[in-house]
Amino acid sequence: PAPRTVLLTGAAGGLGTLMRDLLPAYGYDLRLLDARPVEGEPGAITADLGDLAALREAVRGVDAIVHLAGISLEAPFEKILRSNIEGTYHLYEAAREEGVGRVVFASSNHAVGFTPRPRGATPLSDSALIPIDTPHRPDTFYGLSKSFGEDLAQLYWDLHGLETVSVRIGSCFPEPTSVRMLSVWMSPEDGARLFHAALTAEDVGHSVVYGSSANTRLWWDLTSARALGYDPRDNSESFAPKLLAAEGELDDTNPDHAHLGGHFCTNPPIWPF
Ligand code: NAI
Ligand code: 15L
Repeated sequence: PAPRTVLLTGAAGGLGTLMRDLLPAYGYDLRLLDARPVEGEPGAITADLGDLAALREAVRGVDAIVHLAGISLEAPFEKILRSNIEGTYHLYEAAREEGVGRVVFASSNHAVGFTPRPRGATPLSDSALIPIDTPHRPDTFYGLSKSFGEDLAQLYWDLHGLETVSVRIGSCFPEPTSVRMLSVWMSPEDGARLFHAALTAEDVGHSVVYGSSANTRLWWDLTSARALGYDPRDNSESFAPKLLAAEGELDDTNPDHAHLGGHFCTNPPIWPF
């Protein structure tokens, strides 16, 4: 049966806030969790991913988990270790102990951020797109934690039969704000479509997919996402004239533009907390 009750971790964050608005239209009953209080949601669970007992209680009785909680930028290794590596492990342990069947894991393009940016005329030919089985090449400790999360998901599928869809999200914000984002942008509405597909597709085992809209300037292969039933409707190209006028085309001599992960490879934004 299709999942109905879904735990959304990271519900106070940017993506969590967008998904709190968009996912209920697909028929989900969301249970919310974050280390911070979730504004306007007095019923949300305030708990840290370090608290295994709280996580066990939070996952009890849910059909699936959309796991967005964690440090979403670069940080000292010890902080990444606590929130993203140990925290994700705790969540999987809680899910296993409570018999939850599926997790949708917010992985990131930064798990493969040091992959060279594909070059060629727009749109790229299918053979030039970055395949989903490209080796992990994290660009930061943050990206490393997402590589770990994908491997953890694979282990819990192989060992325990707990399913995961790992979504290597590009940039999911209301609008793309740079020329790079024209290639990796996922509109919030397409994000909800992809999470819904990941929650409802049958027999996903551990599937890894890229998360973006159907952008004209796409860098990666969306085949594995489409195989879940994902049918993106949006395309960043309508934002291209404004962004290109401000920044120009990507520059082959600029190190910030050399890799999939963009400036995360050179000067990553640092988690402020
Ligand atoms: P965000 O930083 O706005 O939200 C993350 C949330 O996780 C915050 O509300 C924070 O309080 C919570 N959190 C952090 N550490 C926690 C802990 N130890 N225990 C409990 N909660 C904790 O990030 P955003 O943009 O909403 O991203 C959500 C997820 O999606 C993150 O895992 C991020 O890595 C991933 N992602 C997001 C992308 C995007 O474009 N927004 C792109 C790629 C991946
Ligand atoms: C991410 O993984 C970050 O969480 C998000 O804030 C964006 O920076 C995104 O990648 C990106 O690559 O644009």
